[in-house]
Order: sequence, then structure tokens, then C-alpha cells
Amino acid sequence: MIELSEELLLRMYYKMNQARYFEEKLDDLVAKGQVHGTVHLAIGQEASGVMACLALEEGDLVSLSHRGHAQAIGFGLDVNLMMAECLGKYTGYCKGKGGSMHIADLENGNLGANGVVGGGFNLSCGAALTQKYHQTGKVVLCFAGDGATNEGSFHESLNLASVWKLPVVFFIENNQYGMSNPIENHMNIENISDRSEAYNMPGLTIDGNDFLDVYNTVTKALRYARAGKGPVLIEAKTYRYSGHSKSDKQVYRDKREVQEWRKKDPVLKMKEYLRENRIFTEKQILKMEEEASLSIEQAVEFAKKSPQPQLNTILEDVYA
Ligand SMILES: Cc1ncc(C[n+]2csc(CCOP(=O)(O)OP(=O)(O)O)c2C)c(N)n1
Ligand SMILES: [Mg+2]
Repeated sequence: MIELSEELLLRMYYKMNQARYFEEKLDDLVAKGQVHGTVHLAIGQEASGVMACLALEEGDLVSLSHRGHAQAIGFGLDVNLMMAECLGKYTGYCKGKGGSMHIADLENGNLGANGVVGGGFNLSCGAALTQKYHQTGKVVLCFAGDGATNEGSFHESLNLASVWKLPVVFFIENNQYGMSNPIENHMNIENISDRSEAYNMPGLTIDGNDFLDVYNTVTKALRYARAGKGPVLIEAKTYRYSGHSKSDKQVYRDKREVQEWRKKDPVLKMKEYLRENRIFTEKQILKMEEEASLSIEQAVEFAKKSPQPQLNTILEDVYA
């Protein structure tokens, strides 16, 4: 069991709430037609997204999935710049040209969210090879969904990462669906972590709604990879309450299933833990929630007031 300081626990709770509020707000803005392009919400997946990143050390790198807001918030991205990007504003991380699925910050080690399912595996291996070659002591945390582990890039990347003992942790958020397809329809195994056996690397399945399970497991995996022992595969079992993206009517699942998962809500579970262990007063808990909520209100203000990209910048930052 890893010791957690009060300061870290407060930061964890703040960030979990920030991720929840960010997405609830974004959902609102989508409904009002203020967001261009599609958006993938991870409401219900906050413990896996946020906590995995909080286990990282300064200078470590991350590659986000297309459902990456909670992951980005955990990694420490500025919610003002994230919200501006989602609203297509020039002050956003990619000057408003990328949107929700392309929030990247290369200078600070965020290799980017990725609209290509499974697109982060190879990028993460490349970045991990760089770390190994230059002996930086840094590790890459690679996020992806359950569906992405059926892509060829997953298998190619795990194979090479194992052969070359790359410092990378593959973190799979198994939210039980790939779009409208339940997991039992797209893979014939119980645990995705079993796939690690084919590549002779450690594979672990954890409760992705349990903040401590996520934080402790990722911390240990990062230590392993940092010590030069090679990659690790982690599967975090979790659930998304919202549809796959903004146009999803969710006819493929029973409402009762969503309600069952809501009983295991990661933010509420963390709150219960703080209460039961009497780590903080009710006032301190509430203060974290209020501050998180306020930061998102301010992010929306910032984004709304920000300018649109000018037409003459349309060819800037074009790579191909
Ligand atoms: C290469 C590729 N194939 C298909 C798609 C369309 N697509 C977008 S999200 C998605 C499902 C991905 O499922 P999963 O990896 O479980 O992630 P989740 O959406 O559940 O977070 C698909 C098929 C895509 N964006 N890229
Ligand atoms: Mg999925």
C-alpha cells in the first residue's frame, strides 16, 4: 500500500470533481449547439483517467485516447485551454483547429488525444524508445479503450515494446463497449490483461472505479517500467454513463445496467472513502467540490470570451 499525503488526497478529489464538472458542462454546451465536431464523454470513468495520470512523475509522457478529457485533467492540462479547444477558439491547445479529440501539448509531454482508435500505441512506443535511447528515466503512459485492443497496432506495439523492453505502460479503460458493441461481441476473453501473456509482460486487471486501486497499480507499473524491466499492460474495468458520442441514442443497452454502474460511481466512492476514514471534514470536502466547479465555470467564461481563429491562420500548423 502506497502512503498518500493529505495534500495528495485533496488534489485527487479536486481533480476527480474537475473532470466530472468539465464533462457535464461540455455536455450542456453540446446540447446548446455551441461545440463543433463530436465529443466523447468519460463521465463515470474519472478514477481511471485522472488517477492513472496522477501516478506519473514530472517529465513522464502521456498519450490520450479519443475519450481523453479526464485523462488530460489528471495529467495537469489547463481546463481553460481545454475548454477553448473544445469550443474551437484560438486560445485552445491546438488554436481551436483540433477540438475535443485532438487536445495535445507536445512541449509538456502530452502526445495528444487521438481520433484514430489505437493510434496512440505506436506513438507511445516511439516516445518510449526515445526515453530509453536518451536514458531520460521517463515513462510513457498510453491510454486506450477495450475496442482498441482488437486493432493490429495494439499487438504490434505490445510485441515490440516487450522485445525492446520499452518504458511504457499500456492502460486500457475497459468501459464494456466499443461504440454500440458490447465487449462479449468483440472479444472472446474474460480479461483484456490476458493478452499480455502473448507478449511475456505483466498484465493486471483492476477496478477502474476505485481510485486507490488505479493509483497504486499504475504507480507500481511505472516503477517497473522506469527500472528498465519493460512494459506493463493494465486493464481498468469501468463504465461510461453517457452515450458513445453526441449522436448516440443508446438503444443497445438497458437503462438498469447504467443505474447499476452508477451505484459504483468513482467520484462518490472516493467521497465515501474520505468520509469513512475521517480524513477530512465535510467542509473541506465541500470546498474541493466548489473550487472544482468554479474552475470549470471560469473555463467556460474564458472559452466563450476567446476569439475564433482568423481565416488567414488556416494553413498554419499544417503538417501534411
Ligand atoms: C481506426 C479507427 N477505426 C474506427 C474508428 C471509429 N471509432 C471511433 S471510437 C470507436 C470505438 C472505440 O472503442 P473503445 O476502444 O472501447 O473506446 P471507447 O469509445 O469505448 O472509449 C470506433 C470504432 C476510428 N475512430 N478509428
Ligand atoms: Mg470501450
